[in-house]
Amino acid sequence: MFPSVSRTLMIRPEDVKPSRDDLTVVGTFNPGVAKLEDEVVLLVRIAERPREQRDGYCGLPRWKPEHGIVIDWIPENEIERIDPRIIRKKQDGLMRLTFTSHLRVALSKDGRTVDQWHDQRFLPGSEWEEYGVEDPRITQIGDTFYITYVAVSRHGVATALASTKDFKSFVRHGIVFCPENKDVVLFSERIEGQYVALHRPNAAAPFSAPEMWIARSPDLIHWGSHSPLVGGAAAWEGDRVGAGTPPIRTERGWLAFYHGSERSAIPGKVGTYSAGTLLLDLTDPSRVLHRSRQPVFGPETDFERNGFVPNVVFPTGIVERDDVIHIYYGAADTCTAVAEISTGEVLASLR
Ligand code: MAN
Repeated sequence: MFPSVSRTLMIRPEDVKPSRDDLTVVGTFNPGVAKLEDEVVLLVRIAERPREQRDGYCGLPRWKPEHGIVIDWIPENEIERIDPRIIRKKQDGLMRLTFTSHLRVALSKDGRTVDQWHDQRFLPGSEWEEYGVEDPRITQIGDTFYITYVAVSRHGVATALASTKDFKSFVRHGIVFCPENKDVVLFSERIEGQYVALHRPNAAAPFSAPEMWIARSPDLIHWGSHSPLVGGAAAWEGDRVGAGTPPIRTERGWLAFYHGSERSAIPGKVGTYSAGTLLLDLTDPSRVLHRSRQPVFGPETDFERNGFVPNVVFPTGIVERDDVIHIYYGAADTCTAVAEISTGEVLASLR
C-alpha cells in the first residue's frame, strides 16, 4: 500500500438529480477522466433504479427504442438474485441488471471538487446498450478524446467506442470488442504505427482465466494481434483482473493502475476490489516491466467499504498535475473519489 495516498470523496448519488422523476440515483461512480484546457473533465457513470418498490415484484429498467427507459415488473418468485447488481430470470435464464446506467459530464478546476455539471446526458442509444452504458475510460489522442465504454444488453457485455473534442457532442463508433469483454483502455500514442489497447475477455467463461490482454489496431475500430498480458496471480486478484486507468507515459515505461478482485467464498457476495500498478515497456507494451505484488490501495475508508457493492476500489481515470498522480475511482459502486500520490513515490515503488 502507498503510505501517503490521500483519498477525497468527490461525488455522491445525492449530488445528482435523477434523469426522470420515477427513477432514483444509486451510483455516481467509475468515471472516465481527461484534462481539457486547465480543467479536469469527468464522464461519470450514473446508475439509476426505479423509485417505486412494489411488494412481491422486482422492477428492472431497460432502454427501448422510441420509448427511452421502461420498467419491467417481474414477480420475485420468477427471478433469482445473483448479487445486488444482477438477477436471472428462472424461466429462460435471461440476466438483467437491477439498475440502468448513463454518463454525464462534470467539470472540476482543482480536480477534487465538482464546479459544474453539463445538462446533457450520454444515454443508451442502441440495441446493444439496452441495459445501460457504463465505466467509460478516456484517452486523448491528438486533439480528440476517445471514450471506450461498456455496452450492456441481452446480447452480453461488450465495449463500444465514442469520441469527442469538447465533451458536448459525441460521435458513436459502435462496438469494438464483442461480448464478453470490458475494461478496455487505449494508449495515447500509436506504437510502431499501431493503436494499442488493453482489454479483458470475461474470466467467468469455463476455460478463461482472469486475464488482461493487449491488442493492436490500424484505426481504433478493427482490433487484432491479441495476446495475453497478465493474469490474476495473487489471491487479491484471483477472481477478476482488468485494466483500470488508461496507461500514462512515464520515464520508466507506460504506467497503468488496474483492478483485481478476490474470490468470495460466500455466494451472492462480491469479493474485495483493490488497485495495483503495472509498468509496460515504452516501445513494446506487451513486455511487462513491473507489477505490484500487493494492492497499492484498497478499500479502507467508510465510503469505500460501504455502499451498493461494499469493499470496492475501482480505478478508471488518471491525471498527472504538478508531480502528483490523481487516480479517479469508483468507491463501493456508489461514489466517485480521487486518490493522490506523488509521482516520485509511484515511480519508486516500481523497482
Ligand atoms: C458487473 C459489474 C456491474 C455492471 C455489470 C455489467 O456485474 O461491473 O457494475 O453493471 O457487470 O457490466
